[in-house]
Amino acid sequence: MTSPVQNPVRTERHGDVLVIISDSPPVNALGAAVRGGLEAGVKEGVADASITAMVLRCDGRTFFAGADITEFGKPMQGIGLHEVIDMIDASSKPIVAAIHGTALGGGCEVALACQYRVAVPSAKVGLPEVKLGLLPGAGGTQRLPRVVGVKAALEMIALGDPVSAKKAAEIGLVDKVVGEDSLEADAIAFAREIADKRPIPRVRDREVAPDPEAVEAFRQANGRKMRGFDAPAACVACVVAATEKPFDEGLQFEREQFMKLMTGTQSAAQRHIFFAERQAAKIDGIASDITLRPINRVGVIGAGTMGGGISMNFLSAGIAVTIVEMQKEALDRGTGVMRKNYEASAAKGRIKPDAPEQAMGLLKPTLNLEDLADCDLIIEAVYENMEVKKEIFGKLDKIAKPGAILASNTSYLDIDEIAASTSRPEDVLGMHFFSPANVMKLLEIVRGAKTADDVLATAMALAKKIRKVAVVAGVTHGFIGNRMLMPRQVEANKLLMEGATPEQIDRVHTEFGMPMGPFQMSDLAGVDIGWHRDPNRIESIRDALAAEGRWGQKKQAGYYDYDEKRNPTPSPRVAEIIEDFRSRSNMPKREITDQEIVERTLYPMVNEGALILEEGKAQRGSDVDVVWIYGYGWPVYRGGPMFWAQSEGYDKVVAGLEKHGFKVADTLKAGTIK
Ligand code: TC6
Repeated sequence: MTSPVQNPVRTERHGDVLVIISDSPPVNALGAAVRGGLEAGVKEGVADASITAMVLRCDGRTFFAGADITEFGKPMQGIGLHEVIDMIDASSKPIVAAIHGTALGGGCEVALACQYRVAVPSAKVGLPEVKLGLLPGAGGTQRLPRVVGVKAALEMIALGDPVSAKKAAEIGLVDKVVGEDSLEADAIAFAREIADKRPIPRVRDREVAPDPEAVEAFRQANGRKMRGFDAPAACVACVVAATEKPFDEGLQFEREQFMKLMTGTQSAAQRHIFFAERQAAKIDGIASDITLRPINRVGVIGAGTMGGGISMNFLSAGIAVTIVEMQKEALDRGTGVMRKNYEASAAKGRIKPDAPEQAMGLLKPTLNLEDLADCDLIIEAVYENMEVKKEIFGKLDKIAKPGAILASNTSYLDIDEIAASTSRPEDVLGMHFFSPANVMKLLEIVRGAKTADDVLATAMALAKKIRKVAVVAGVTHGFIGNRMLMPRQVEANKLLMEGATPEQIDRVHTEFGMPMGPFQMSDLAGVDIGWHRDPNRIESIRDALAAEGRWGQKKQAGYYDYDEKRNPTPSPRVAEIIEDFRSRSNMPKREITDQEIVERTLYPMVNEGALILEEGKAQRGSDVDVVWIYGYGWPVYRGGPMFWAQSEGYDKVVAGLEKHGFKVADTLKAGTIK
């Protein structure tokens, strides 16, 4: 046999069934070598008169997880995926796809071209290309609707969510669910059962009736989710084409749509984020096989919104939590909210009916800090006050067992100063969760000057276990995300004084693709956050709003007026306050263009990102992008601020910043951002 690197596909004969096996770690992506091997395998089976049927399966953790994304945008090597799929489809002997792990994208399309499909119960099947700004371009949009109908196909193709083997069997996507541990044997037995059946069933020969109602209902239900993205609409168009065009014409249409998306900036951005997210998990200078500290019980200090949300992450992952509060009432309220959140998720069918009990059963509420003595990781989530945090860490130093990791959920404060209040700064780091902490995917892990390598690596690995996307940040005010938010807020406030309205500034951000603009964000978070609470000291528009009790959505008044359903309308009172400030500071009012708002609120964020990188407070530009995508809802189709700056052109960004008098980061000027 040739070495697995050169030919990752081998064949094995089991009597009259030929088993074609791909072994291309980590995920059996359909790269050039795999495609070549598949071509050879199928040819062998077709040519051999003693073979009546074939089974196609993969070794390792998964069936083909898709086309090899690293090959995208490069010249095609060897046989193309379309040709391999055509060959499988046209095989004169039936081929059974035997699926385990995840049959995704091109992998699912290969399975759809096979004449039969079997899967183990834990398998998942899906077409997630839309999440990469693409569509299933190897026949998936034409074959899947022919197998599962328009409604199910739209959900799988235009939303990109995979289905379980059970669901796949229900909708006809797999013919049989086989034994979890007997995939190959069961697939061979299945192949023998169908070997002589004629005509050989081919998906291309099936028809699917148009279903305009299903298409309309899908658009209605998902319009918001798809806003701004090019790929979902193209996916829908292809599914419709499957109902209207003959198979080969449909394929042609699919290919044209695919090429448009593939050469566009959105897909480049989304593919960038796919790899950025995985890259973020790697810590420069720390070996990936470093021994991790075991984490069996987590302690959380504070049962408020943050502490409760943080605890839920661990409980949901099956990790026991001890949660501490000072007052019984606050403790009961906090745990009550957690239970309610779980029950609401169960009622919506998002988690199993017994999941709330299971999760809450792992929770130990207490009023005694000493109860944290058996915790392997303790996360402090009390309010932002350095003295309070130092006092808590001083106590933890005495209570926590040796080797326990001590983390602060601070969003701004100096982790090194906190660590210095213990005798074990090497065990201390920041774990900055984003609110709501049980929902938001981002976790900034803050590496202090003395944080030990294994402490950092353990926190990163744990983040994956609780399904967070973690990014390593250095100690700097606001870390990566909030530090970049600051110049945006400063400029947004100045723009108000110069003549822009909150509505205009927010609109520019939402049209850009952000879920909300700076003032909508203030209203949601609370205009009173960080306010000095002296109603007579009014130094900014924000102070004036806070002093009048316009604290945001919770008061139905902030930068906007709100009705009971929290729908915002522009506020005449806020316009007055702004006008008053402007005239008192003799600031002339002028027309502000949308472009100026972009240049003065978004470009400074890029500049701050570049400074953070220059100072070594983030490992790489793509980490900064990940922070903004997963922590603040930056539109994924723009790939994060650093990717966006590059696609806009660094020169343009630099010129925009200089025009408005900003001091531009050296690496941004030189175009050498890493
Ligand atoms: C497509 O098929 C289009 C077809 C039309 C053609 C005309 N290619 O996620 P993990 C790497 S589009 C190349 O950490 P998990 C990944 O970068 C594709 N590399 O593992 C990582 O590398 P690293 C449609 C890939 O167990 C390593 O494998 N398919 C690919 O948490 C491990 O990955 C998809 O969109 C790939 N396709 O999750 C599926 N996939 O170790 C994309 C992964 O050097 N993949 N790698 O950092 C996934 O969703 C997940 O990887 C997973 C496994 C669920 C398969």
